[in-house]
Amino acid sequence: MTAAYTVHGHFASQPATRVVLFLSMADQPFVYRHVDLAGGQQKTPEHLAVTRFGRVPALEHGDVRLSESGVILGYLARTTGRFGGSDPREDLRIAEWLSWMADALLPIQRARAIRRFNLDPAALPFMDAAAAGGLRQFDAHLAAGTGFVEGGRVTIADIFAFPWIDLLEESGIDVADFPNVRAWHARMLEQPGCRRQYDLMPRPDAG
Ligand SMILES: N[C@@H](CCC(=O)N[C@@H](CS)C(=O)NCC(=O)O)C(=O)O
Repeated sequence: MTAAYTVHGHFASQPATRVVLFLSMADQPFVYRHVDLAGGQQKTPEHLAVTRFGRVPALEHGDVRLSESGVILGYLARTTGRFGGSDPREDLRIAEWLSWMADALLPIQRARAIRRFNLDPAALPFMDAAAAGGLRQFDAHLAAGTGFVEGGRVTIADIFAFPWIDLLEESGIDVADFPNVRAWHARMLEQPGCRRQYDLMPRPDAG
C-alpha cells in the first residue's frame, strides 16, 4: 500500500500521538516527519507552510493540510471510514466528547508539562485539582458505559483520550485512583494496533 498520509510529529507530543495511534489502529500506511521542537523547527517557513499554528501534529493528505489533533482525527475518520460515528447523532456525541476532553482533561497535559519541563510550579495545585475533577467525571462515565467512550466500540473519542491517560504518571497522577479509566486503558491496549506512546511513536523520519 502506498502511504497517502504524511504526519508531522514529535515522539513526546500527546496530540501527535493521537494521529499516529489512529493510523496504527486503522492499519493505514503513512510517512512520518519528526519535527525538532527543541530546535525550533516548528517555526520555520517550511513547517509554517504546512500548519499556520507552528505546532505538531500536522497532517498532509493530497492537497489537504490540517492542524489540531481533534480535527485531524475527524478527517481521518471520514477519509478511512474507521472509528467515526455510525450515524449523524453519534457523530455529534463524539464531537461533544472531543470538545469536552480538550477542555476538561487538558489540565492532565498542563500538569505533565509543568513537571516534565520544570516549569513554574505555581499553577500545579490548580492543574492537579482540575485534572482530578475531569478524571472523576471520565471515570464515572466509563463505569456506567459499555467499555468505550461512545457506542460500545473504539471511536476517535477513545483515541483522543488515550495519550493523556497513557502517561498519567508523568502528570503526577495515580491511575489507581480512577479504576474505570485504568480498565479502559487496558482494554484499549488489547485493540489491534494500539500501543503505548513511547512504543508507538517513531523517532526518526520513517516512510
Ligand atoms: N490543540 C493542539 C495542541 C498542539 C500542541 O500543543 N503541540 C505542541 C506539542 S504537544 C507543540 O507543537 N508545541 C511547540 C510550540 O508550540 O512551539 C492539538 O490538539 O493538536
